[in-house]
Amino acid sequence: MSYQILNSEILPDYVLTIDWCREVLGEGEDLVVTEIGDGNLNYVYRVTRPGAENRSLIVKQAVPFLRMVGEEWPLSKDRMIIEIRALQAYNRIAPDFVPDIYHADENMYVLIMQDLGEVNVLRYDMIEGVAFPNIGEDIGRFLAVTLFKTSYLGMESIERRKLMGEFTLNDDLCKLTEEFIFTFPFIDHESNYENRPTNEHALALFRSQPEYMKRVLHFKELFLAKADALIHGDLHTGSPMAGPGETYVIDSEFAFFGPFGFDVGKIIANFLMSYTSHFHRDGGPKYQAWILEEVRNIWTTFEREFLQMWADSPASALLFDGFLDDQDLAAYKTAFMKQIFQDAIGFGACSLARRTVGIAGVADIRDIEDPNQRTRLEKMNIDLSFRLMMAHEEIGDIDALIAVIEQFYEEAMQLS
Ligand code: ADP
Ligand code: SR1
Ligand code: MG
Repeated sequence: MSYQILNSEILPDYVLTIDWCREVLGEGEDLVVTEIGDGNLNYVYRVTRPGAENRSLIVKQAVPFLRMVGEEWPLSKDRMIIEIRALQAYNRIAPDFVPDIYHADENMYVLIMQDLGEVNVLRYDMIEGVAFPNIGEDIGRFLAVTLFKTSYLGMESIERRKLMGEFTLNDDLCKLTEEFIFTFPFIDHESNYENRPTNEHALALFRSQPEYMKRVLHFKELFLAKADALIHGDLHTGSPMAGPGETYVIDSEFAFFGPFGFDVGKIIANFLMSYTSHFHRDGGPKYQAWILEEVRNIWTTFEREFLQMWADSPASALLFDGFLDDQDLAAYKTAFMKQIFQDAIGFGACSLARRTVGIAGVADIRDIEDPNQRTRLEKMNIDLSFRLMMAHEEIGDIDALIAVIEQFYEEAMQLS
């Protein structure tokens, strides 16, 4: 079938042409189609057979433009080919953390997958103050396995370069990140969010702090140049879908070979924006303390699992077994992990700024109706971005990071 934008009317006929979809949906009454997309880029539909338990699936299609802006912002549909390839890779290396693929149609730029209906998008539960016991550990494990196993530590050279070759198509989305995360939020750009007091606060800070701006540029350079591993590329709290005892990660269309610290920093920054939002929302100090514990769990699980996999595979594209003696290798690993950690803090600082001033804010804060409260919390996020960016090279471990964050919020609350 040649490319055509799907809609609720034509979807039933389309899915029923696919054997595996007929298998999943079964026989019976007419199918019900609901558009459930809440994302910025694509259209996502749930197709169900009414009255039949578990007879449902999810259809995601890329359209040739940016959904949140409209047809005047063209965007390559190739992002769906990337999402399919990344989800295939994740199904090989981290199958418990991703939906099953039922069908991939590269002509229609369509992915048909398992309906994770029982679990919720993490961001919405965090807005409501829901605490899951294992979320930090699950995210840490997902990060460790996906980053290690697609890197020059978890793969040999030829195999790794072949995998890299599958992800060279993602020019449009990489450019989107380069501009919308690392450039536009830091200048007076027309695409930025229209809350004047917040933007003026941010611009005044950025213009008076060239050292901060140089550091933002450094992290953009890392994003452009460092091809450590296959990164998810858009791991905010809208990407994990979680319930008690299970966590899945969706929406891998931004995947490419990028720096280790990017996904780690982005997800931690989104946890921190939830923390900020609960000065206004109902979670209060107890929920905020839970958030920081989960930030700790993300990092400690990531580090522990990553190092365990490294210990289990002493030879790789990077390392020849025995190249360094045990003591030197241990020191090398310590410095390596510290670099990922400090890079994650820097990338997290960029994320805090972009989700506050840039076009795509987080619902945790943008949905707060009281403009004074919203502005107060947005300014806090900008100041936190500044504090973390300026301190990242001095923050040596997760205890130190938590202490810096706690101190920041304490001071911010005294001032506000
Ligand atoms: P976009 O690429 O436009 O950001 P997402 O992949 O984030 O789209 O999907 C949008 C929404 O669709 C998600 O927030 C979630 O509510 C829903 N969704 C996506 N994939 C699934 C799935 N496999 N099971 C259930 N819901 C899903
Ligand atoms: C125009 S930027 C849109 C944003 O939405 C996606 O989820 C990515 O985060 C992207 O940066
Ligand atoms: Mg997406």
